[in-house]
Amino acid sequence: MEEMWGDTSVTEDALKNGKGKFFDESNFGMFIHWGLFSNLGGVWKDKTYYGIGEWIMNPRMAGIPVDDYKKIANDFNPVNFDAKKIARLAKDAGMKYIIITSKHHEGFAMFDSKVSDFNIVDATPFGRDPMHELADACHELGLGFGFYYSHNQDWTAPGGTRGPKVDQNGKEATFKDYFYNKCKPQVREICTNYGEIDFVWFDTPGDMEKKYVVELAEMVRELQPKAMMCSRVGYGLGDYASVGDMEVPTKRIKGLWETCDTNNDSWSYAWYDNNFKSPKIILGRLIETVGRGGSYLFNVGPNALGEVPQIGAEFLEEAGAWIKKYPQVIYGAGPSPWDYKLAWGDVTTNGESMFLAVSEWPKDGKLHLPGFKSEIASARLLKGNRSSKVNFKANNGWVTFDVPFEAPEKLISVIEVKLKGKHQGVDDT
Ligand code: H79
Repeated sequence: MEEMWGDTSVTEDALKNGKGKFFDESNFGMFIHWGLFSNLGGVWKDKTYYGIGEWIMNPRMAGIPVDDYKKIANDFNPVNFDAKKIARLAKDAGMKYIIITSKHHEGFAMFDSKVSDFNIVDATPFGRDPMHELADACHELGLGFGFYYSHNQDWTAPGGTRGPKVDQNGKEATFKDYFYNKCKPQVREICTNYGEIDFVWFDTPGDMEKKYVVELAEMVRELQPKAMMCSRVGYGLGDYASVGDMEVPTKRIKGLWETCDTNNDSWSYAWYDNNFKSPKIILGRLIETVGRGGSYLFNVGPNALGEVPQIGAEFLEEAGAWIKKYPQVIYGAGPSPWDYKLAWGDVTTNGESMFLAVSEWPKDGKLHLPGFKSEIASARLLKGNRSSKVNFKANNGWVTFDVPFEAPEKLISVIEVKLKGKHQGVDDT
C-alpha cells in the first residue's frame, strides 16, 4: 500500500529524557492483534470470509449486526493465553517491545474497563485482564510495552465511526457522544492502569475532527509523557511516522518512522491463513526496513484460545537465533548508504561499520557494490563471533569482493566493511 499516514512532528527530540527508549535503538518489536474477531477466526455462521480477519464484522465481509457481534463475547474463553510465553517468544525473536490491541475497530475492550462493559472481564467467561498479565510479563523480561487503540472507528459504540447511529434508547448518537462516553475515558484507562507504558498506537484517524485528536493526544502526553505516540493519531501529531500497513518502503525515509507488517496475510487469527513469512523473509524485511532508516513492527495473531499459531512462532524463533548471532546488524543500526535495496540484499550501518546482509549469495564467488566512493580499509565475512578476511578490488566506485562459493549462513550472510577515512557517499546516478 502506498498510503502515508502523515509525517512526524516531534522527531528526534522525542528521544530526549528517556522517552522512546524502546523505539529507536531496538528497530524490532512485536505487534499483536487479538480481540473478539479472534474467536471467529475468519468464520461466521459456518462460512469462511477471506481477508483481514479483524474486519469480519464489516458489510464487505460477513456484515454481522451489532447485537449478534456482541454475543461473540459469551463464549470467548482464551484459557490457554499465557502472557509469559508470548513475552518470551518476543524476546527469543529478538524483539524489544510489544504493542497489543486494547480495542480494535470492533469496539471490544480487551482490558478491564469501567467505561463500557463490552470488555473481556465483564462480558466473557474468561473474566481475566490479559493486558495486565502481558504488561507484567513484558516488564519482567525487560521488554517495552504499549497499546494499540482504535480511536476513530468503533463499530459497536453509538456515534463511533461506522458504528450505530442511535443509542440503546433510540436517541441519535454523534461522534462527540462516542468520544466523551467511550474513547477518551478508555484511553485514560489504558494510560493510567498499566504503569508506565512505552507506546500508544492509534489507527485510522480518517476524517475525525482535529479538536478531538488534539484533546486525545494532549491527554496521552500528560498521562504518559515517556510514551511514543504513532502518527496515526492524525493531523501530523505523534512522535514518529507510521508508513502504510505491510509496506516496506523502497526509498530512504528521514526522521523516526516505523512500518507495521504481519506474519501471514491477516492481522488477526484466521484458520485458513497459513501463509507464514519464513525466517529468511522476516529477516530480509527487517533489514530492508532498518536499511531505509526505520523500525519494524511485526504482528502475530493469537487464536480463540489465546495461543500464537505454532508455525509462525517457530519461524520467529529461528529469525531470533540469527539476530542473536548478528545483533550489531539490527540493534542501534542505521540506514544503508544507498537509498534503496541492492541486488543481493541490503545494508545497515552501525558505528564505524557497514554490514552487507546478503540474502542472495552470488553463485560466481563475486559480490559487487555499486557506486561506492569511499575507500575500504577491510572486509570480513562473519560467522557468529568468528570471521575471515575477504579480499576485494575497487575500480572507480565498483567494488568486487572475492567470497566463497558457498554461503556461510543458511538465512542471511554478513560481511562487515570498515572504511579508511570518512564516508564519501554513494554515486547512484
Ligand atoms: O489493525 C490493522 C488493520 O485492521 C487496520 N490497520 C492495521 C494495523 C486497518 N484499518 N483499516 N484498514 C486497515 C484499511 C482496510 C481496508 C480493507 Fe476491506 C479491509 C480492505 C480490505 C479489508 C473493507 C473490507 C474494505 C474491503 C473489505
